[in-house]
Amino acid sequence: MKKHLLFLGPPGAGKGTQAALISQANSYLHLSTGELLRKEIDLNTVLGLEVKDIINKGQLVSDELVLEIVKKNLDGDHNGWILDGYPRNITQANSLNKVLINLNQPLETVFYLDIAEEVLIKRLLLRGRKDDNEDTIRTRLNIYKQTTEPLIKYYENLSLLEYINADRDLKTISADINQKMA
Ligand code: B4P
Repeated sequence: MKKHLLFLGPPGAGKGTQAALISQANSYLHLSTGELLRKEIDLNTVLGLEVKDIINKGQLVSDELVLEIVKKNLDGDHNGWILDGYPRNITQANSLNKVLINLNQPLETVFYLDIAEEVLIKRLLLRGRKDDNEDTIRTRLNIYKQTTEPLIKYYENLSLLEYINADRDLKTISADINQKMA
């Protein structure tokens, strides 16, 4: 069973949803950089105040800041882990490689949740989080295309990529991921 996983895909593809289901079922750590940043905002911490406007505009927070969060959370003993929403660009992917070499926990599979843009926009508008208004969604999708999408090729070249059709019901997608984790 694979224990070191990464979920990649556009905003609203269901990375967080699937990572939560799979991590609960296997007692893995679910490390969502988006969720951790939102927690800081809710708690009004110094970090939260620093990132609040950036996130609400749909932009990416700094690579250094996210790297610190990831390092802090990956440290320690875990049954396994799922990275959700990290890395989001090539710089973050290279930093992650270094962190994982130090931890001696190489990435085993990258699940790419593939889905059409029209479906994403509908899903996100329905979810209605603070950063889910039409303007912000467009910004997030544009940033995704420019900076995150190149990671598909990056991980494909490392023979780590598994395609998942994310336009299906939750259980069917989880079953597909589970099968590919075996
Ligand atoms: P994230 O928290 O990563 O959020 P996301 O990409 O929008 O959502 P996700 O793909 O997880 O979708 P979800 O399961 O919720 O990022 C938010 C922000 O944080 C970023 O814009 C950025 O500013 C910042 N950030 C995070 N990581 C960063 C990094 N590494 N570097 C810099 N900045 C970073 O699903 C969406 C909706 O669809 C839900 O309502 C869900 O119920 C529904 N859904 C899911 N699966 C479905 C299915 N199969 N069928 C129908 N509906 C489904």
